[in-house]
This record gives sequence, structure tokens and C-alpha cells, in this order.
Amino acid sequence: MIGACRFDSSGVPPSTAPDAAVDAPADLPGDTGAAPDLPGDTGAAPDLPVDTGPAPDLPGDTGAADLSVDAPIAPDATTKPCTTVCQGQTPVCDVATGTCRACASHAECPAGVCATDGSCPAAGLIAHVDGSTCATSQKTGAAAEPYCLIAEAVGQNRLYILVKQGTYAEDLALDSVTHEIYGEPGAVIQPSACDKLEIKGASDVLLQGFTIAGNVLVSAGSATLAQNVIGPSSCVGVASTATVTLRRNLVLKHTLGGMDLGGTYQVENNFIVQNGTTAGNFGGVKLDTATGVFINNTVVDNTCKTKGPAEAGGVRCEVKPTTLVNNIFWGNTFNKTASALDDRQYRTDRCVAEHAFEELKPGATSSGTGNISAAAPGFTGTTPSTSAADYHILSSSPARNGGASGGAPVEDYDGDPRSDGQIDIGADEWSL
Ligand SMILES: [Ca+2]
Ligand SMILES: [Ca+2]
Repeated sequence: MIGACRFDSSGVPPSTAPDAAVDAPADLPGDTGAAPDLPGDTGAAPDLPVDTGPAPDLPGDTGAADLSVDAPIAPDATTKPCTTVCQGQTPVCDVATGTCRACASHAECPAGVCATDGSCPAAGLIAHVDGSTCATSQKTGAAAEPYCLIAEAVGQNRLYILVKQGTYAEDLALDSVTHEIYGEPGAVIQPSACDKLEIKGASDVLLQGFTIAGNVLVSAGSATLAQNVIGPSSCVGVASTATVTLRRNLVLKHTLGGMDLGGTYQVENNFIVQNGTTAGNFGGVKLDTATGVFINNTVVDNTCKTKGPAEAGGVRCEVKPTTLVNNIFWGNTFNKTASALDDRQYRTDRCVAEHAFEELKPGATSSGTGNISAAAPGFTGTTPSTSAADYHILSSSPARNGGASGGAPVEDYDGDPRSDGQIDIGADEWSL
């Protein structure tokens, strides 16, 4: 890069062209006079001296010589071009290493979509949805002819669907379709009632980047929900009897509980907060099977009714044992004060928590592999809050570096790498 740029003391910006006369090419060593020095130089007088010192170069310039400014711009020594064409699942040239890599954001792909496999799909594979610019006719899904509704793009011959910002008040029944559906910042799906955003049949669907102002029902097939804000709703936030992956979501304020998962599940790096009411029998999560992974989630400020034989404010497990790893369980409540059988945070008779940061009933101590507790979890904000940012951890949080590395996700809620070699408990890995 340009390392020698500076302004002269006068504030006159450096010139990339040589200054008049003074910076003219030097004479050759031994040149004493009349002979021509340059093409076109026919004069007899000696050429001007070389500018090597503090003499002024420009009007008002009183500083040192600016020869260094006039030096050619050298190529950046740290930039390494890729020697092969970057394509397929490694479409981006990483100029720091000179190697091709997967895309990391939509902005890196010319057609606007970075797919989950790291490739940049061709424009012809992408259906565009833009409720604000779509026309009443000529809707093909091409970038210049977007659909008005997400439902119009579903089931067409384009695998990828890219949804512009705006509120899409529509019910989506994704029945036996395969799509990766991406929301740009500000894209909101607003179903009309509970369970009106449904994945069913032989579907394989990704929903990523949305605010879902309602809930999601996965009744069959396979669904991946990633990087969404899901809620609030008067429903169960995510209800599944099929195969579901929940990654890096904020699941908040669902009256009937945050998630109720049967079938097979992978739940990692989610904030699950403020779900349930004092009328429900679980608050944050109900796991109906043990066929899944529940790791690095922050389950906080959820509630349920007065404890009966099965309720739990945080996580209610139905199968013994159901293992929960690297999770924060804090501030989950019953509509009841301290109890000898207090399962506010999770059902201790069926859930097996490991490397948990947990709030304990009065007088209790943490037990179980790697579990810890402390007076406060060290969140960045005052909870309860509707902002995921407030459930991130401070550098001083006791949850920091308390997790197990086995099976932990390589990234955190923010997409930041969990790379310091000591996994933090919860959805957030602390970083500067
Ligand atoms: Ca750490
Ligand atoms: Ca983080």
C-alpha cells in the first residue's frame, strides 16, 4: 500500500506528478554542461540540479523535499492473487492467503446470494421477492421482475429465494419443496395465526435472516432456522415433530413456550428468552425426545405455572436422560417461591446438564459434570430485555471459558469464531 504519503507542512496535498522543473530527471553522473540530456532538450545551459533537499517545491511549501511522494505506488506486498479460478463451493479469492474459499456473506456473491454450502448461485437459480417494487404483471422472479409474495416464489424452478426488506403478511405452507429462503435485513414474515408458517411433506427448507412475527411449525420433512428473530407470538415459538435445526436465533416472547421439539433436533447458539406464562407447563423449551443435540444456548427469563410433577421454567425434558451441554439457565421461574423440588431452570430428574451455568435454588450447589454457578451471570444488559445484545456476556462473566469443547459449534450467535480454545457457556462467545 502507499506507505510514504504525507502532506507538506503547508497542508498542500502531495502531487503525484513531478513538480515543475525541480523534479526533472537528474543528469547523468559526470554531466557538466551543454550536451542534450533528454529528448527535446536542445539548450546549452546545464540542467537544473536534482531536488535532494529542503528547498520549496510548490508555492507555500517550506518543508522537506517531496521526492518520496512522487515515487511509484508499489504493489501491496501482502496481496496474493489466486492462481486458479475460484468457483464451486470456494468462489471467493482470499487475497491474504492466495487461496479460494467459501463465501461468507451475500455481498461477496455477484447475484446476491451466498448459499449454505459456500457457493455463489448463478442468477438464474435465484427467485427475488420485493413487495415494494414488484409489478402486477411480468413477475418471473428475476431481479428486475420480482415476486410480491414469498409464496409466489415457492415451488418455482429456482432453488434460492431472496427476500427484500418489508413486511410480508402471508401464510406459508412449505409442502414438499426444497428451498433456501434468505431474508435481507428488515425482511419480516407475519403469519395470520399460530402454525400458519408451516414446513411439511417431504420438504427440505432453510429460513435464514428473517424476523418472524409469529411462530414456526415443522410437522414433516426437514427445516433449518438460522439467524432469525422468532417472536413474539401467542403460540409455541417453534413446534416440531420432524427434523429441525435451530442455529443462531433469538426466540422470544411466545406465550405457550419457546420451543417444543419432538423428532430429531440440533439446537445451538440460540437465545431463548421470556417465553411462557404462569399458565403454561413449560417456559423456554420442551424436549419430547432425547434424539438431538442441545448445546451452547442461553435459556433465560422464561416462566411457567406453579410447579406440578413435570413443569420447568427453563427446559422440560420428557426422556431420561436428555443431555444438555454448555447452556446458561438463569432467571427462569415458576409462579411459586423456593421449593425443595425446585426445577425452575430445568427438570433435574430427566435433563442431564453438563458444563451449565445455572441459577440454583437457595442453599444448593452445582453438581453434574462441569456445572458452575455464581451470584450473577454477567450479562451486558439489564434483563429481561427484548434485545439479544443484552444477553451477551461481559468479559468478567463466570460463564466465560467454562464450556466443553466437544461438539461445540465453531461460531457463536454473532458468527464470531469460538477460537480462543476455551469455549464460553451460552450462545455468546465473548470477544472484544
Ligand atoms: Ca472463550
Ligand atoms: Ca460474541
